[in-house]
Amino acid sequence: MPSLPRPLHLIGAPTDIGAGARGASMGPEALRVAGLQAALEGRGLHVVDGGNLAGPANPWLPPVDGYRHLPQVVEWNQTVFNAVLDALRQGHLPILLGGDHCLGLGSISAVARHCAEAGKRLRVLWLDAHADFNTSALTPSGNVHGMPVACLCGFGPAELTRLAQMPGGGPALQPSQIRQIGIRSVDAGEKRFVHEQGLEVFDMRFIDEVGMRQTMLQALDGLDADTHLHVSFDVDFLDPDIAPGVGTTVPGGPTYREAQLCMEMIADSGRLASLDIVELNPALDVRNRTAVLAVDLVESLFGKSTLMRGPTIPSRSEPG
Ligand code: 5AB
Ligand code: MN
Ligand code: MN
Ligand code: MN
Repeated sequence: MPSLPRPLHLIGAPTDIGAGARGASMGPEALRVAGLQAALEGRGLHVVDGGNLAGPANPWLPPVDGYRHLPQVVEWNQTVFNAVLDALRQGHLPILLGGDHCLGLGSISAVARHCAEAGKRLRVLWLDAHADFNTSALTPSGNVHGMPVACLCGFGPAELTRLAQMPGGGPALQPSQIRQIGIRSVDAGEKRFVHEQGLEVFDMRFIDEVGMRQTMLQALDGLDADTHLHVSFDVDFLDPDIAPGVGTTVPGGPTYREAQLCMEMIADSGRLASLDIVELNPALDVRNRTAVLAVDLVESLFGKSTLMRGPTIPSRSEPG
């Protein structure tokens, strides 16, 4: 008997503590106003909105020893970690409504912990214009939203890597568990570190050359029934022409159709088990357009497809 889809559990984290612009703190409400819950319920899914988490205010200070707001970033991530782990232990599928992307650390640390407990393999798809692989020594800004992937892999301040530590002592993630998609802005030192650590990056050049379909086939390759798939969706993944409501726009991102195909192919994998929607900045948006687009894409991520049924698509990427 097919198992029932698990309830989706919305967790709002209204903060911009790790960002370089104020406003991502309004992200959770903008996604609700854009109809996220109703859209998912329209797909026949059961949605629990757990409301918003609480945490420290943004003091808006300059970096100290290479980090901005480290104590507050730690506190927010600890709270997110607890909430996401709670939702997973209830058998729910957590959807973190950020908030800036520093929260990916707490969210994915919880997912990794849960996978270790449940004996699942974890694969993380990082949809982003940026690699978010900076350290205090490499960062040009001190903003921790540019560092969560490095922290998850064990490179960061003890206060944060401790959160990402597995019961056995290792980091939450190995680089081999991560696939980055849509990348087009990586700082010079960060780029060297990405190569050194062997992250698998499907950058925009790659997507331009082989197309989104082949990109996603490769990024999703090797998933099995025991794989927990986590998607960390930084809204600046999208081209700023269609998604202006983010603090760190980079031109040349996926188009509307490319983004839809990306989401649809993730849905088709049947493995999606947790999600972050982060970096939406309503203060920079135009009539909530980017939030509405994010909701539209998340519907596709949960199985809405434009075609009821169509011709069979050859599974091979190369002609004959
Ligand atoms: B985002 C930058 N690399 O570290 C830095 O939006 C930008 O979560 C980071 O991907 C962007 O400050 C972080 C220049
Ligand atoms: Mn990011
Ligand atoms: Mn980004
Ligand atoms: Mn950003």
